[in-house]
Amino acid sequence: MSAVETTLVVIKPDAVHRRLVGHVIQRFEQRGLQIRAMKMLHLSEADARELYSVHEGKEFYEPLVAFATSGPVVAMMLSGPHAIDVVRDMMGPTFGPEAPAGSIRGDFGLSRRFNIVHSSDSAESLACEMPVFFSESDVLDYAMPDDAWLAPPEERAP
Ligand code: FUP
Repeated sequence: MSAVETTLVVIKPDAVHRRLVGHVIQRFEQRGLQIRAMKMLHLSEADARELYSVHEGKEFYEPLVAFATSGPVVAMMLSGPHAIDVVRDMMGPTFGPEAPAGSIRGDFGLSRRFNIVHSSDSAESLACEMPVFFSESDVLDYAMPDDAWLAPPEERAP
């Protein structure tokens, strides 16, 4: 049986300014993940500091906060079997030059900081990060007509 999870994805200001939003969303949709919530917003400095609080004090923290607040982002909640790990795998490793071709970071960028996309790396980080963008009531519950063709019923059990 497959664990259906929901995860947070944030398309970063570099991708928004490079008109890559549609390409990134398309990858997740094509894989079979379901968009449960989505919004465009400009992160406040306080929210960016909160989102990256595990990195506070590191030498890249201040430039990272400046980048994250430099323009709009697109935040989404995505659901699917093992969504947290599946999305991390689709994004690829943190730094563009190290990300393999075929991953989002490997196909769209070469930077260490401007790396297109963020997603929660565990259920624990999701619990901290989701409230920066969404409340539980923002996450919509709706049926997808193609579910029957994405996986057999026993793999789609919650
Ligand atoms: P990831 O979970 O892959 O986004 O990576 P991290 O949580 O380790 O890092 C968060 C962000 O900090 C990355 F998106 C890029 C940035 N970063 C740097 O700019 N320099 C570093 O040495 C490490 C991370």
